Order: sequence, then structure tokens, then C-alpha cells
Amino acid sequence: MSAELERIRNLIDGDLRIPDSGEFIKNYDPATGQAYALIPESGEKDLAAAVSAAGRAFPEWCTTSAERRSRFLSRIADLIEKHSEDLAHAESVDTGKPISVARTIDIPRAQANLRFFAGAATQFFSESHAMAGGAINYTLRQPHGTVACISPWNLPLYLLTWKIAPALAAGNCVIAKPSEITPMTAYILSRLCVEAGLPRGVLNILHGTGPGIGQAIVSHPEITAISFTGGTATGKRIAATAAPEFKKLSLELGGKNPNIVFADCDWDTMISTSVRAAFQNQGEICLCGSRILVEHSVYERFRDEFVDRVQAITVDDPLLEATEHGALVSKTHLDKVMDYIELARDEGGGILCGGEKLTIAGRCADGWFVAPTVIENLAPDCRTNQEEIFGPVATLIPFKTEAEAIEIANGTAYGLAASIWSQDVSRCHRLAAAIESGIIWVNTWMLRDLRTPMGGMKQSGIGREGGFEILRFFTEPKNVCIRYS
Ligand code: TXE
Repeated sequence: MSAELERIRNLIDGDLRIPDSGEFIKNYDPATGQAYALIPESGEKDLAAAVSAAGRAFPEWCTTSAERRSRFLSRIADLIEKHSEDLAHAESVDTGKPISVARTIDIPRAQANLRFFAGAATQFFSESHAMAGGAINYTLRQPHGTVACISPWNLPLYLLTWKIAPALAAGNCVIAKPSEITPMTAYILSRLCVEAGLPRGVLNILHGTGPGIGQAIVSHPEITAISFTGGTATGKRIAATAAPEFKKLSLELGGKNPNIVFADCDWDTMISTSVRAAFQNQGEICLCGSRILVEHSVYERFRDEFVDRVQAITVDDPLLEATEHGALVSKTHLDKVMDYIELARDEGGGILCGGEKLTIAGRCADGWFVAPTVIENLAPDCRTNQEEIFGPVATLIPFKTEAEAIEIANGTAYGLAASIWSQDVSRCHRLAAAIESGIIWVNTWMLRDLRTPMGGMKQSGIGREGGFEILRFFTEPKNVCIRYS
């Protein structure tokens, strides 16, 4: 039976290769619960080949003009655009997300990432500092060499390209590792990079498990910078591996983001956006507003309208056009989400809607579906309100004063994103300054300008992606001081 499954291959030195071990692991379609492809179980020999190919490619890639690097990125973006429907279909099958989400969010954004950094490559600059007495400093920003880009399963092509585009734009060669749970669009990207004529060895994509090839990549002595997005526990492990070698780290980790609703907000926009913020992509986005803080005077109105809207979300086969909510990405993840719902019950939470697995009739009967779930009556400091669930589960927490809202918002180990809903401009500015979070949205959610810094405070990570921030991360600044008098 395995012989019928499509075999994904690694991209090494410009060639699509099976792993040296010949070993593969199964790749599942979450909507059906069936294996449909095979993923290379890459190992040390594959990594050695990729690192040596990157090393051979680096001298030319780092000295080639920014315009030429930019042209390669634009060419890959053009190919993503040309194949966008196939990519959206593949992303939906691989992740369980609705095809409409893959079509309108994942694939357009992957293309935008490449176009954005194609432009940024030609606009990046460095500083100079003139000194009294006849001396000048300038900052040389040079690429590191071979860098690692490790990405998660929730927005597979979107987050992979968000890392490799700036790494390549800055003149690095890349060893990328997509999530073993969702490898398919990275494989399609490999083929598009070959078609685009990207020089051999500049980008290498290795598939396999996190503890296996992932750990080998972050431990490799020739890889001196690592950009990672994923769970906080994995981020800690990577940081512990990287620290003794002083590798440069950019970590975009988990969140437990507050969505704060004041009575004076624009109600209609707030309520529809709050539903999207909690449940888009089955709640599997690190920026999702999963803790909804509501001013007590409007709490009951909010609860009733919110639950009505959540119950109206169409949960169905991800490949149907009308589906708004698909399957969870894996059986392991479904079990984790269900354990958290059980925990919420144990902690005294009242389930207002959802709270159970769903069976979708037809081809998705064995798929991994969970009903969008809303819970109230939980203390802000209980585990359900403290730990990242990363699924279709939102909790409602009433508050009385602005100070209390700030205290609850800041009362977790995370600090990734927050939304504030109010028409009081002064209050919005006060909260934006007081909330410990890398991103603050006022009267919106997920509105992204790719030039802005993206990342978290506290256990949500280290460093920032986006714009020139990530180009700075992917380069080593060198101070050159010249005395001329
Ligand atoms: O992610 P992992 P998992 C959260 C979410 C989820 C939890 C665990 O709460 O339930 O993390 O998810 C690679 N060295 N987020 O286990 O393990 C791995 O192969 C090097 C939040 O699926 O963090 C994959 O490519 N690499 C989130 C990537 O790390 C390693 C997105 C992410 O996987 C590795 C996803 C190792 N030792 C999950 N171990 C977000 N913040 O966006 C794993 N990997």
C-alpha cells in the first residue's frame, strides 16, 4: 500500500533526492485521517550533503548583487502565483484547513513574502557615524553563511517563506526544515525553486522529524544562525542547544493572546472580528485571540451574541467552498485540545458551545474535527487560561476596570499579541503602552504590514521578524572605523 503513496523528496544541492537512509514516514490528511504521502526521514548524511552544498554556493551568492538575488525571489513568487490553486489545494489537504483560507491567506501571503523581500533586498542599508576630529564609522552588514529556517505546521508555506525569503535576500544560504506534519507545499516549493533556476545549494530543504533532523540542524557547527517558529517547549530546547555555541537566534513561539472588549467599542466590527480572531484556521494561529476579556457591563450581551455566531460557523470537509472551519492538523493535536477541554471542565468552566469532537459524514468520517468551543467561569490564573491550547477553544473573562483588564492581559507567561476594542483614543494609547505584548492591535486583528516588527515578549520569543528587523538578524554588523585627518 505504501508503494502507492507519493514520495516527497529533499532539495539538496539543486536536486530532489530521497534520504540517504531510504527511510520515510507517513504524512496524513487530517480531514480523512488517512496517510496519503511519505516524508523523507532525513539524517546526518543528508544534512552533511546539504551543508556542504550551501558552503560551496555561499561565496558566489553572498557577493552577487542584491538586484540579482531580488530577481530570483521575484521569479519564485511568480511561480507561486502561477501554481497558486494547486498550492492552495495541497495546503488544505495537508493541514485540514478550509481551502478558502489556504486560497485567500496562506498562498497569497507566501507569494507576498517573496515579493516583499525581493524589494527589501534592494532597499536594505546600513548606518554611518561621523566623529569630530576627522573619523567616520560605517557598519558593514554581512550575511552569516549557512543559516537554519525551521517552521511549524499551522501556516506551512506562509511561515517557511517568511523565513527563507529574508535569509536569501540578505545573502545567506539556507538549510530549511518544514514541519513533518505538513511537508507538502515545501516540497512543491522545492520544485518551483529548481524551475526558477535558483543556483544549486543556495536553498536546501530537508524533511524529517524535529528530534531527528531538526535537532541535528540546530546542533551543526557550520550553522551559525537559526530562525525558528513553533512551540515554546521546542524553542527552549533549541535555545539550550544554541547557547553554548553562541548561535544567533530568532524564536517566534507561543501565545495566549488577550482580546479586550470595552463597552464603548464599535460593536459590530468587534464581534465579527473577535469570532475570526478566536477561530480562524481552527484557532491554530499563534496570534489568535483565545482569551476574550469583556467589560462587565456588556458581558452578557457579548456572551450571547458571540456564542450565536460561533454556533453558526460551518464546520465541514475542508475542500468544500463553503467550509469555514476544517480539521485539526493531527490526531495528537486533537487529543491535546480535547484534554484541555476536559481540564477546563475540571477547573469549573462552563462550556457555552462546542466541547466535543465532530463526525462529518462521507469521506471525512474518520477526520480530526472539534467543534468551536466557548468557555466561561474560569479564573484568569487557571491552567486553561494560562497555557497555549492552539485550537478552537476560547474563554470569556469579565473585568470591571481598565487596571483589572491590564492585569489579566499581562497575567500569563506569554506576550505575543493583544487586541483592544474601544473608541476612547486615550484609553487605547494607555493600554497599548501598558500591555506586555510584541503586537498590539487597536480595533482590528491580524492586520499586517510586512515592514513592521513581528514577534513576542516574555516566553513568546526572542527577536523580531519582518522588514529590516529580520534582515538585520540575518546579517552580522561589523563596525569599520576610519581616521582620515
Ligand atoms: O511544534 P514544534 P509541535 C505550539 C502549539 C502546539 C505545540 C506543539 O501549542 O500544540 O506548539 O506543536 C521542529 N530541534 N505551536 O510539537 O515541535 C518541528 O519538526 C529542531 C505554536 O508540532 O514546536 C517543526 O518543524 N527542530 C506555533 C517545528 O520545530 C525541532 C506553531 C515546530 O514544531 C525540534 C506550532 C528540535 N529539537 C506549534 N523539535 C506558533 N507559535 O506558531 C521540533 N522541531
